[in-house]
Amino acid sequence: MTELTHPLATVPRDELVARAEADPHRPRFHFVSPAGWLNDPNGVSQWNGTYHLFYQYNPEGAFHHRILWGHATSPDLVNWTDQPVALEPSGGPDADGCWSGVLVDDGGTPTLVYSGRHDGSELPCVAVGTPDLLTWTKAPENPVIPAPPAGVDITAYRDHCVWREGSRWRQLVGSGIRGRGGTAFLYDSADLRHWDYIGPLFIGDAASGDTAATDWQGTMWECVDLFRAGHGTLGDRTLGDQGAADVLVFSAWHDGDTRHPLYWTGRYAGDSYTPRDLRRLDYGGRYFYAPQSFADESGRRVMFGWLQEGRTEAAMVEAGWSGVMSLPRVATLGAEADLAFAPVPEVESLRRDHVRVGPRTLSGREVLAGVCGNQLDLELDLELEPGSVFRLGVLSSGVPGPGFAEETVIEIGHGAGTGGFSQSYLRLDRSRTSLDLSVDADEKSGPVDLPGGRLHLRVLVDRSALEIFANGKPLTARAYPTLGGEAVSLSAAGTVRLLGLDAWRMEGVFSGPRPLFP
Ligand code: DQQ
Repeated sequence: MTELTHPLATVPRDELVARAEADPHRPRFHFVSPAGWLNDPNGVSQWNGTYHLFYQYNPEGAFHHRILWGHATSPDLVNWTDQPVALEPSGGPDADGCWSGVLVDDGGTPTLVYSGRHDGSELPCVAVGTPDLLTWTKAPENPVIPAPPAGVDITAYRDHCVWREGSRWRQLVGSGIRGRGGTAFLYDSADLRHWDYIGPLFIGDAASGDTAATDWQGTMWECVDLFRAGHGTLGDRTLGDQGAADVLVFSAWHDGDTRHPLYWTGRYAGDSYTPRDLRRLDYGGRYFYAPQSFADESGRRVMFGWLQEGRTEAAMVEAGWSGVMSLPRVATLGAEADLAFAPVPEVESLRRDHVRVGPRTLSGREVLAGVCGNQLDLELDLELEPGSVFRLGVLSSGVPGPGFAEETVIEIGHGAGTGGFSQSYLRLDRSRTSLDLSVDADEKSGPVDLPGGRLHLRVLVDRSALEIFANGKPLTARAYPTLGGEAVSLSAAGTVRLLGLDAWRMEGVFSGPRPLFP
């Protein structure tokens, strides 16, 4: 066992797993690392039928330092088997960490392209895998790009999106140009080892909008992910615009601050990208950060994101673990050339003890009899009259009425003026989520379309992890109640018809402690 090297490594390594397992806030049906720190999803893929999830991992403790690539595999995107650590720092270009990257199929050879960290900056590196994807050998050519583009004053340079276009490889590296905005530098290669720099794919505008806004572009784009949504494949120039969009996902970063994931829709052709619209990827902002997606063997676009914690650094370290992987979600192209999301249907295999409520017209506030828990899947269909507001309370403690002490409230308002918004909205109110004043309680919100007042609401509660989908718009966040409340409540202001509510308790996916180094 290596020595503890970091000032935050105050919990002995052999205690981390037990601490993590004992924490009531630790999710049970989301993927989490065995203990210690987890951040970005990496190398997400399906290879010969098996799903692979690699992730940024620090088994030394619940803090970001000297990052390795953890690895887990799954037959169904739900049940995960831990695999040996895939990459760890060695001397040279990744001596200080193996940061985020992707997996590609190089003519049958699994190949990772990742950011090697050394001396405070990152450079692109490559590693080649055995056919089972369990053993990785770093390329002798590392770093495969020796430096960021010359003569450009960059804010940072890391993270990769790599795809095949005809007989060539193309790569984007996330970056930012000082004084201008975030960007992704485009490269071209025949062999993944030698790369020609083409130029910035497209440069954002950090001066546009308020720097505090939920769609501020940031000064650097982390974890860029370019893909074709709808029909066709990336780089296919023969298609018109109908039913397809090239989506450029990035995580807006500024000066060490992980802000939020955004995406452009537009058209990638030749060596450039013509943006059309900029949109928020998840209304939870930093709680669904650094997403990465892949097309699985059935052609679905499946995306994972990192649910950051909302508690203090000291609380994470004490808990012995930090970071949750989102449930895999499928992205589809919506009617407005925007993305709609839903958890992969495979997640439904964890549903137990079905309860159905409704139909009925809601009035006032009621605590649901027969529906409670902190591992839940809730699916609701509602009809809201213009001007009405619907609220769903989860992780709620106490009895109905004003006496309850903690509740996390998901609110949907229909039409201008409701909730103080100019259009129909989804809001997460965490002001009463926790009596612990040290945890984040910021409100999260964003617009939703409610055609004809109809709402399909899906809410997954997994202890501290919350994933909400309102007509396909996701809002992901964390909640740390102190009272262990498990009640679910419904309330309405104005006329709200509950067409039906289906509730299930969700089974956990790991049984018992997992070794830090599988
Ligand atoms: N996390 C990684 C970076 C990436 C950032 C390091 C995003 O590669 O830019 O762990 O969370």
